[in-house]
Amino acid sequence: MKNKIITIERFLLEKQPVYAHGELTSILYDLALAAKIIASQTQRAGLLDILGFADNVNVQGEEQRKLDVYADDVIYQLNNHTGRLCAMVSEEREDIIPIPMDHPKGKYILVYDPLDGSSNIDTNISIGTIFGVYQTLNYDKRGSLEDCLQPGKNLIAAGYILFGTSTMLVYSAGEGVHGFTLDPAWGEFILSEENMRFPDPPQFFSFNHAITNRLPKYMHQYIHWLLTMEKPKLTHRYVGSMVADFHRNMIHGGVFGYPAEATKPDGKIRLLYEAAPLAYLAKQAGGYGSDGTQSLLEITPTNIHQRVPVFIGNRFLVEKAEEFMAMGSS
Ligand code: FDP
Repeated sequence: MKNKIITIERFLLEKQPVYAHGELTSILYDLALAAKIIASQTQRAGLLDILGFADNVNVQGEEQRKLDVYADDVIYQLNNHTGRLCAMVSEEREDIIPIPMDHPKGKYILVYDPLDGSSNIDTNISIGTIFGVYQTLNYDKRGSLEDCLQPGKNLIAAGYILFGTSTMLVYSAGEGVHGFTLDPAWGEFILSEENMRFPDPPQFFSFNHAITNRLPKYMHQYIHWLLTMEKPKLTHRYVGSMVADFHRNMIHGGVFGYPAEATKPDGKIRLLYEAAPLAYLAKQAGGYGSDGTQSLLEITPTNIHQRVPVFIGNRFLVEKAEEFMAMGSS
């Protein structure tokens, strides 16, 4: 074997800050196990006749695909009885998820989007799970709504699992962003990217151009700036799964944006379990996430499914969006 092989287990034990040992480390193990279970299902999706719409519509009014429901359930079942969490929030469930009374409660809150980019499931395009971990505000009580409505700056860990050409778990517990690739033969996540950083110069910008006509003038100006920049010259790439667009941009440099539209003043992306965890990772990787006026990490959600405009990636590309927005609204 050419290189040193470091499993996620060994990495978590040896390289993590002291405060990340113990319970938080165990939550990350549980999420790594969830990743393997969900990956085994996503890889066989076409064979298992698991595709197609489930019978219900989620709280966002979007049709849930069966794999969303499955992924949601896997994460819930693996975490509801461990004694490490006191509540969870999932994109697929309307209210906060309490820990059943017959199980012990812990001090952490897990927020997650079980399958981001789910409209891509039936076309074999990358999708992913996004997660964030907060600490409870009140150790004596079982988790409350207040515990869940924390700004991203309070996150103590965040990450995503990308189901793409390979399955990757990328996370940060406050000391850099690290990526692990699942070796399907061994069933192990192996360290493949240590200390991921948005490279400079960046290569890509990722916006859904189909909505451009519905965007305000300052957004047209910003997108024109991205299109016509000479140094560096950027190329457009848009998967339509934010987690996949974010991952590519963190590896090659770039910016992902989902701005507000006249009819959707809050944009499309959910703050608590999509935008904030990715903004936390972006910060850890030397990048930045903004709603166009302020850091996404500074926004305290007022409801668990709140949406927010998003610009995330290399800092100077995101700050330029803020500049255009400030000019547009002055
Ligand atoms: P999806 O609805 O498929 O779950 O946040 C949801 C999201 O995907 C993002 O992952 C993705 O970037 C965006 O919506 C895609 O929206 P458009 O189809 O409007 O581009």
